[in-house]
Amino acid sequence: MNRLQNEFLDSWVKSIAAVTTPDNVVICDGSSEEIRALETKMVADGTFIELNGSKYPHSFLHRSHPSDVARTEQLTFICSEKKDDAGPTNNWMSPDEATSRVWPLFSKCMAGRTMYVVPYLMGPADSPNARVGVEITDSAYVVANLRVMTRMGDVALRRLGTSANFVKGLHSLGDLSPERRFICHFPETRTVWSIGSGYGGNALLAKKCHALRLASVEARDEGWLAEHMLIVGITDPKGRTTYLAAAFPSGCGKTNLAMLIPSLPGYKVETIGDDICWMHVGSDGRLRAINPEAGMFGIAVGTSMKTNPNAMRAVGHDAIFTNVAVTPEGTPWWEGMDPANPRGVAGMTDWRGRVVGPDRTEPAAHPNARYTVSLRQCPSVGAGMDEPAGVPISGIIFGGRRAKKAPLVFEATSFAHGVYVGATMVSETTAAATGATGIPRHDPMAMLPFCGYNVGDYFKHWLEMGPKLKHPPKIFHVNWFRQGKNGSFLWPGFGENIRVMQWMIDRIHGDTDARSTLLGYVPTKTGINLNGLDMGGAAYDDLFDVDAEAWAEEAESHLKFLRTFGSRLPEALVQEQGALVRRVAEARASASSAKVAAK
Ligand code: GTP
Ligand code: SPV
Ligand code: MN
Repeated sequence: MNRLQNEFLDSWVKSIAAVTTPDNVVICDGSSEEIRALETKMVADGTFIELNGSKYPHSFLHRSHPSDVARTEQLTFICSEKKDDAGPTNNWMSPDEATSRVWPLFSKCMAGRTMYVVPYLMGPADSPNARVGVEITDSAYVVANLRVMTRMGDVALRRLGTSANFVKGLHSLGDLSPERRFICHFPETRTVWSIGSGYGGNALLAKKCHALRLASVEARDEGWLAEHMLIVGITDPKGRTTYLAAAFPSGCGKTNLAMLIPSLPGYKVETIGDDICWMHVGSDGRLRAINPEAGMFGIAVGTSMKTNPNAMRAVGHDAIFTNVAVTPEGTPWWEGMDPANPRGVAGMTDWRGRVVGPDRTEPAAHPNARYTVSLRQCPSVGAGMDEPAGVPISGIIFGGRRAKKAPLVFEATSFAHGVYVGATMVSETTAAATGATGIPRHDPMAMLPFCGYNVGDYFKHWLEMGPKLKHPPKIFHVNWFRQGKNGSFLWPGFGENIRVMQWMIDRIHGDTDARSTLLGYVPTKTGINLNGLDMGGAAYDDLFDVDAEAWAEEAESHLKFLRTFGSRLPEALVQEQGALVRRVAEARASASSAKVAAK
């Protein structure tokens, strides 16, 4: 092993190698020669299957262990010294317990394997807000993904210089047994230990572990925000470019919205990020957002030329596919890819590697199958992705997947109200994490699985950010997933979402009126462009109806959820809840007097 120039990194690497006893140690430089050699090795040992090179140049399929296909939230821990600092929404393990229960699993875990040392930079290379991390891993697949997902190798070492300021991530596949799988975060020492999984957010420690769980703690301490948000810039027919950031839970539409192709003429969409957003107070008094990542780890299922042409074009070359199916001609396949041909072709191999026919009873691709691809390959990528100061954010969107209750869009009446709207978000669970799907749960700011500290303190931190801004963003809530009586989505979504974005942009610039409801402002009947839209018979009222009876129940559930934070719950959110209850009561009273008048 070459001696690392940075003495802190060098001694950490040596200490880990002494425990994990790899056969050899490779310090990754991020070069293309290095990655080509790794790919060759992975093809030889079966980790990678090379796809049809004339249709999908330089692209690979990886099949993860069938018990290792999504984030495992129940095996994810915040290991703060004090339990209260992890809060009621996180699993907590004391650092002492982690040392006795988890650390021994790393003993000799890399015997017979190669240990890769992967330095990476989160954020544009020239950004003062970028951060360095180093992941030690025994998975070549992880290295290949990090090379796409981050600015990896020498660029990060140069940035680090002689500093001790880097996040230390230790990852091993272990024996891949869920019994011995742990993802432990130590915010006080900026360290992650992950063992027993090779999949996504469990194993690519730069992503959720560093850029959200640990970064959220740093952001609280330093006065910024680390959020589970996409970043998108929209230039409208008036020539204005407006940047928005949107927090939707996993599997709820971030990647799609980040690169939508507008169904209305005269718009240009620039993708800055599709999953994670770090926002600082800029010298101009605005929130400034950078995307700490450089690539996408996107959901394959449902992605098609109809729903997301930009993603389809992005994955056409130099891509890694995980747990998709493959056709006999060696091209990747997933449910929803080709709506004209919903069951694919004969002789496909499913995500587990079994040859399956059109009569199969299970999906051919895993519902959480993903593609890994550089954001630079996305046709809509914006130059703002490399802007050191970040892009100015004028609007923040919260949103969930809700069959009922939540209208297509509403606007919060103040920054504090917007924080309440984010704090009380509810969304149905998806295949992005193991466990049942379709179950509504509270997912504050889409950060339930990703906030590295007590969410009560996180709410306080959000509330404190507003007054620091000379130009606070407007805050909205959207729901693309409201269902009609027959259980189908009322809103066509995808490229048609530009109509909702247009309304929000017009609100930001003071160009359109709104109607007041108990939730906040919604578009007037003429304020949102629904012209020429095929909504299967649904109308404005179906999209924007706010049912006071349903929201009376919902407001109670908000309070119950907020009370779980005990003394850490900021009083301002209790006030907002009281105000919602009053607005619900007023709406019920006026609805019943309207009924009396009609009699
Ligand atoms: P993560 O990568 O897990 O964080 O997910 P994400 O938030 O990036 O979600 P993504 O954009 O990948 O979408 C998840 C699923 O929702 C896919 O199956 C999409 O096809 C579907 N979806 C996205 N946008 C819309 C929409 O506007 N309407 C409908 N009906 N479905 C959508
Ligand atoms: C998510 O679940 O929010 C993802 C996928 O983006 S993972 O990288 O597994 O976290
Ligand atoms: Mn995500």
